[in-house]
Amino acid sequence: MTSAINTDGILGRRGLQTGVEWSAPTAARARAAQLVAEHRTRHQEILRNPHLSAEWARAAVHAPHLLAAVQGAIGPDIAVENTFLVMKWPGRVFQIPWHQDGIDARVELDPDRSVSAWLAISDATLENGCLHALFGSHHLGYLPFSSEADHGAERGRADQATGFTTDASTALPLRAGTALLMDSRLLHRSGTNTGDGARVGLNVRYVAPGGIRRRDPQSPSLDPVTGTGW
Ligand SMILES: O=C(O)CCC(=O)C(=O)O
Repeated sequence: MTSAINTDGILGRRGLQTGVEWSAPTAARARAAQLVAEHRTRHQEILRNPHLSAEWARAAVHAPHLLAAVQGAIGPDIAVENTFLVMKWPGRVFQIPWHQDGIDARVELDPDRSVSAWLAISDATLENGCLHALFGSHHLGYLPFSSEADHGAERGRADQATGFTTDASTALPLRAGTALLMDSRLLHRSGTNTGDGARVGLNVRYVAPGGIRRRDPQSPSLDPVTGTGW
C-alpha cells in the first residue's frame, strides 16, 4: 500500500519485486512465437500501447496475479497509463539505455502511486537482452530527464551519486510468463540480443488515482482496470 512514511518506496529497499506469474510459460512462449511470425518481415522492434488494440495484450495487463501484485504496491484502484512492446531480434544491435520509467518527455508519475511492470513473453536471458537494474537506485529520486541520446549522462549522474555505481547493476533473466515490478524511479536498461531467437517483452506502467503529476495533453487517456473515478 502507499505510505507517506515509507522512505524505501512502494517496493522496498531494492525498488523491485520479482516472481510475479502473469501467464503459463507455454502460453507466453506461444504468444511470443505468434508476435515474432507477425513482425519478422519488417523486424519491428517497438509497438506502442498494444493493450489498446490487441486482445492478448489487454488480457496480459489484466492477468490476475499481476493485478494482485500491482494492487499490493499501489492500492486497489489501478489504470494502465502506457504499454510498450519490445522485440529484440537476434543479431541486430538494439540497446535500451539506462532510464527510469516514471519520467519522460511526456509524463511524470508519482512514485508512490505508480509502478512499472516488465512481462517476459519469451524467455529473457543474459544472451538475448534481459533487463539489468540498479537495485536501490530509486533512492536517487528522478534524475534530470534527458533525451534518448543523452542517456550516457544519466548513467554518469547515477555513478556520481553516493553509494551507487551502474557497474553494480544486476541482470534479471526471466522465464516466459513471469514478470517483475519496478519502482517508477528504478534505473534499468537492456542490451543487444546476441542469442539465437527473438526476445519479446511488454512494459506496462500502472497508476493509482492521482498518480500522474504531469502529462502531455496529446497522450492517450488512461485505461481503467479497477475502481472508479478515473
Ligand atoms: O524490453 C526491454 O528491453 C526494456 C524495456 C524498458 O526498459 C522499458 O520499456 O522501460
